[in-house]
Amino acid sequence: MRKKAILITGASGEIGQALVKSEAELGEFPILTLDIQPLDEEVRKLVTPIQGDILDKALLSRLISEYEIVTLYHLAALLSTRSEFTPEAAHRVNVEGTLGLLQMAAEQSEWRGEPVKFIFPSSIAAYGLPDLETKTSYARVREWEWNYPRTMYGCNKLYCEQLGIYYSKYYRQLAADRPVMLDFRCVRFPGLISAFTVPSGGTSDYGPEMLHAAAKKVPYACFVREDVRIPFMAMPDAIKALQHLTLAPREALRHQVFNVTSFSLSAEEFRQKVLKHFPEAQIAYQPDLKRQGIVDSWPADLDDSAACREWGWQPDYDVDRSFDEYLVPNIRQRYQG
Ligand code: AKB
Repeated sequence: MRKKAILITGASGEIGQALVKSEAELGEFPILTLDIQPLDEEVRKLVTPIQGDILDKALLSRLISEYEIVTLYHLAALLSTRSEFTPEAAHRVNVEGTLGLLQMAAEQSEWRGEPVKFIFPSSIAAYGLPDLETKTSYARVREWEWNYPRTMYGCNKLYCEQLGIYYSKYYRQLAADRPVMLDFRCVRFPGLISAFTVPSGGTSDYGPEMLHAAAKKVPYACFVREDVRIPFMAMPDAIKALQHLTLAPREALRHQVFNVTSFSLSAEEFRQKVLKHFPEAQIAYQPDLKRQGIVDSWPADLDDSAACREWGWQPDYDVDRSFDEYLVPNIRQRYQG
């Protein structure tokens, strides 16, 4: 008999580390992780770690010969800034990697006669607003609006959302028997901020970087203008969103791709929040026009009403609670401890 398990790809990343800890606390199923990077000891001891490449087909076959995957959280990806330096490699990891895992989950769904839940984090990078005037007038963007990404990462995310929908609704649509198909669910995240990890390779990183630099007492040069505005979310809410969407009854879901958000801040408002807690912080502006152009194309805020309606989405951390109760106390402890 194969063992039932949850599979988390990209477990060494920011979302991955937080998700592993939370899933381990729930303890419903054993957790398998698949990541090309080694895991931190703290995470490693909670899981069965497999160090390897999501593009390695032989590895995926071995994995499903031993385990029955019940839920797959596919977090592995190259983020937006990193992907611009190596767009073809990003396409391989972000698209071909996702395709291989969708195929694996489709096969697993047939074998077990029950859909594998395939949970996919997408991003505000799936949007692309043409100019600042449009960005100002379309403040809370809905899922189907402005799907014109300007980055390889954004293109990859948007396309993989469609691939996920295809595999869950139309896969083998001409076959004599309709296969048991996977259950694809996706959230589009804003910029995420964790107290325990520092992001790398993203373009929303200026927010968390400001905060971690202030706590470390090192000067920071913010790479976007002070008026640049995007939505953000504290990591516990990101984990809550993934887990609540996973648990939602399928009949309640009319959509498969959902915006989720918590609060929207300009870079200067973010800086002021940081200064309130770290008045000595040295945060200057040194815009990188190219990276700033990417952030300018992302929405100032997201409309998450479909998520609220269909699966009761509600963030626990508004901006003040995020800073006062989660980010600042934990970050202080991290750098002072
Ligand atoms: C990035 O900046 O690439 C990510 C994202 C917004 O998805 N943090």
